[in-house]
Amino acid sequence: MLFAHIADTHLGYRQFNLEERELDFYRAWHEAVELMITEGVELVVHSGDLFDEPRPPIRALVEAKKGIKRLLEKGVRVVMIPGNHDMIMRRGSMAPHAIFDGVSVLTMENPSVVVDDVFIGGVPYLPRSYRAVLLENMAGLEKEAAQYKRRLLMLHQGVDRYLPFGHELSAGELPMGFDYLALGHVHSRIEEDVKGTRVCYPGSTEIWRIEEAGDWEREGKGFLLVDTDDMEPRRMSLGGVRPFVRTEVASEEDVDALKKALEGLGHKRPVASVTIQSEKGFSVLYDRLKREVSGMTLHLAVKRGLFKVEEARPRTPVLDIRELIYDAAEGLDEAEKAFAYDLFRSLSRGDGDGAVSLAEDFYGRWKEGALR
Ligand SMILES: [Mn+2]
Repeated sequence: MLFAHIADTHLGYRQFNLEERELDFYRAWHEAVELMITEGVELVVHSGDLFDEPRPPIRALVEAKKGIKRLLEKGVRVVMIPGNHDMIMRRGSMAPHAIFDGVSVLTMENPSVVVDDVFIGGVPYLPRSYRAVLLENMAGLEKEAAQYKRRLLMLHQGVDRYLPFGHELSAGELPMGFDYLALGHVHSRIEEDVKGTRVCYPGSTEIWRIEEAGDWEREGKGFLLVDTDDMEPRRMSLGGVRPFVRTEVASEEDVDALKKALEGLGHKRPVASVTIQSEKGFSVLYDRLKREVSGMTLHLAVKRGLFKVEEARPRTPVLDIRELIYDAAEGLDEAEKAFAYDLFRSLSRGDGDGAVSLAEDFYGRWKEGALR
């Protein structure tokens, strides 16, 4: 059976608060869906972050529905798990995926489905403080999968090997009782063979953060096409991703060269991020960028580079918030430290709901004595 593995479509995301960027994410989704249909897939697994937020704009719901309808009409089975962006960590809350008829949404209550003879397990995103639950659920699914010949596991988590900061799992904890781990969360494209188990992130379908432009330049954006016979992932790349240009300018010639490069990009106005690496010429270069380059782009971000300072100043070490919190919580156990850190992270994002849920859940588990 041929299936498509996609993730991190982030429908509804409006980068730079531009409608064009919101539309770009919808366009990528529809291009992916059409490509899946052309390739004749029988199954689509979406490994989380279908939407950019748990309460997506109506437009995002409509666009998601259109794509899903296209797939279902062609007889394609659709299986999804919620990611960290499209779910709320609160008991009884539902991910927006629940409104689509005909889609199998894997949840803690319904963690698996069998399509043909393929077992598909899935765990919705769980923060680090729920690691014990995550590991327990993965182990349960691994047991259940053992009697099947073809076994898939869908997760929306970071693995240390691919996400050194902010991961929930280490590579050694990945369950090897599956043929294919259909992962989401990491936005770059990763396909690995770990002792016969395929470990794959299809990456995001658009450039969600400027930092992702490098991976897009090297690897493109898209999804994976996999035959269950050999579980070999094949990259499908999207043609319509809006170009991102990141560059530095230090002279007027550099600005001229940038203009030439932008002209050569073709139909779609790019997003550009330009760092000015000249202290003396800063204002001249800045004016030229704003006057001559800005109009050639959809969005132009101009940054001031770090100029060499005459006097060498001693470097202060970079603050590692996680380390600071863990140090401050010395003497507490791992789950408690992780809770403190997760709480800090959701509060610093302004996610009050998330913080309340974390606290409620933590208290619940503490009361049940399930923490250690
Ligand atoms: Mn994501």
